[in-house]
Amino acid sequence: MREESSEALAVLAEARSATEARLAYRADRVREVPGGRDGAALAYALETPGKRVRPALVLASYRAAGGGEGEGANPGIAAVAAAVEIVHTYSLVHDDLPCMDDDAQRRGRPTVHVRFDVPTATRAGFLLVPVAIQELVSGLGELRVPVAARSRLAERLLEASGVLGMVGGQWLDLAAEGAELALDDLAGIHRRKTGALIEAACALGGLAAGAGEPVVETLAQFGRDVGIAFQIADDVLDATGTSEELGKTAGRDATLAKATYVSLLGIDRARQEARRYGANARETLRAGGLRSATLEALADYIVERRS
Ligand code: GRG
Repeated sequence: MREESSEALAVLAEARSATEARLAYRADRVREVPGGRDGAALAYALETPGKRVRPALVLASYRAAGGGEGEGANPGIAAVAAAVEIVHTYSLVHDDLPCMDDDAQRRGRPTVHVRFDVPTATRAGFLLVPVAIQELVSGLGELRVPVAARSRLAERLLEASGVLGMVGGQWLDLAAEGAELALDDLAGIHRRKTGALIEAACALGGLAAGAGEPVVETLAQFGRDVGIAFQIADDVLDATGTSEELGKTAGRDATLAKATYVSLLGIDRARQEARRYGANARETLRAGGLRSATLEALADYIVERRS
């Protein structure tokens, strides 16, 4: 198993450094406007360190689709990656609220509502959405993406974030607490709650590179499988990892009586399912004629990761 290959670690490190420069810039802006306690909470959320898997997928998909060739590193793609990460960050801030998963720790730090308070964290989550859009618009300008294509990128990100994607998935996830689910229903929730944004990260990389529909759809299909694999791995880690390793409270799914791949299949079969989705994702790339050692390494990392 190519767990944590140097290829995956290298693109994650590159994505971390490029994205965090953009996040730091946005954190400085929100400290000015809205400033005060809301600005401090927004900056806290933006600057809390994460694995930056979604930015790495944007970057690797951009390159797999031929982006950045012969032009050196275009900082615009880091902004597109940061936009996706900011949407993800908002979802974490809200996911941790008492009315949702009610968690006190995230990314090794107190959650935003614990560090500040619930109303401030609620506002900060919502306020991150326009920050993400501003970042996307900046990136598309820097990349000189043709104007007609910009709306396709925005549409893809917003659809993935909305009721047919992340928000809808979270809705179903909350409604299902304590209920018994069939595996297909659970896969549907995972696909929307977690998978949709990961799929969009891959599609956005392709669209930003100016790729045609077949390449963008190959990347999106890769992202769909990787997205489910990511959430299954998250289910397994929640049941097997420690809070210290995860940077968040371990065992939360069992406490909340959530149906997960682990509760339905057990740990070993859940791991096998994650590997099956990871293998499908790699196969999709090859079948679509996209050779990307980096994307393949990221698929492996996502399945085998330890945090
Ligand atoms: C209004 C119903 C409603 C929802 C708002 C809260 C929300 C939107 C959606 C929840 C989406 C969510 C938190 C899905 C879980 C995804 C997941 C496995 C997150 C962990 O991602 P990592 O491991 O975290 O990449 P880091 O910290 O490394 O970025």
